[in-house]
Amino acid sequence: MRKLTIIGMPMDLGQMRRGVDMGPSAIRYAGIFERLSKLFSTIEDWGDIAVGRPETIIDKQSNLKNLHLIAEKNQMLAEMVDKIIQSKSFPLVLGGDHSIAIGTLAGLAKHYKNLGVIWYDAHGDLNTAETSPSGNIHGMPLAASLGYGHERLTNLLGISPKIKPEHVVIIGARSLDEGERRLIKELGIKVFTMHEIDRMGMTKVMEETVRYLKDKTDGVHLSLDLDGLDPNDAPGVGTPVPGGISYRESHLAMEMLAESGLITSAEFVEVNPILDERNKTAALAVALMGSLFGEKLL
Ligand code: B3U
Ligand code: MN
Ligand code: MN
Repeated sequence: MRKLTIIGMPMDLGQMRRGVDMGPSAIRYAGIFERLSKLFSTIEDWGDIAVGRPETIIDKQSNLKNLHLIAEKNQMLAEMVDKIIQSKSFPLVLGGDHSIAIGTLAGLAKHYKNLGVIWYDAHGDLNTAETSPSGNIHGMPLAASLGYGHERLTNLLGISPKIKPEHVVIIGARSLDEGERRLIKELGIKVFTMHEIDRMGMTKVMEETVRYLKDKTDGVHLSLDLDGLDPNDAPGVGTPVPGGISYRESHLAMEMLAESGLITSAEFVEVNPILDERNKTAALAVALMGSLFGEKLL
């Protein structure tokens, strides 16, 4: 049986709402250990990376809030993810806001030449300083990993780009900025918006996702932003967008990923317990992990 290593990244510098730094605690409190212990022979918890929370530093020249701290902390995460893979374990990263994907993907890119990425999110996270309406770096990690944006974000561990556009699948998109739309078209990134999910059903969406990534990648990372789900099911997120993926569709998606045997690393991000209803969103994250790692009812 496999080995799993959990690492917490209590990062909230990538956006402006406090509380998402408590995500790793909320997810642990929701019973991640008990839930996953049946599914792995060994689970290690390496604790949280020390992020800290100084006041926001706005770099007026770059339009990138907390740029240097985010780069620095993501460097630490990248090194941890690298170590987890070296120890032959499955890396599971708990966020924190989505800017942490910059570090996760940097650590992974050291090991996978053709890493696939499933970006489960209401947003594209494809902004750069030039296109971002907010200057919030949690709206930029996918762009940075593709090599677009500030050098401090694109060049972590000296690898750039970390991933190729033809190895990315975005699922659940329903809020995109103009520059993100342009980049998606320019790079030909595969996107299943809510329209396609409604139209095709989640079963077909996941079949196509698996088929699309299977033969051309040497590993697939799941980057699951809880705001990809509908805010009725996942209210504890900083930027909820109505009309999202349902609880049931999400479990189905995770179960189909488990069946595919494709996923080699995962992160669950944007859980904000301050905005949540009795830890519902963290509990949902843990339940989805159960499905992702092959939990069966019978
Ligand atoms: N696209 C917007 C909003 C946003 C992105 N990611 C989240 N919100 N969670 C931005 O600020 O880049
Ligand atoms: Mn996101
Ligand atoms: Mn999002």
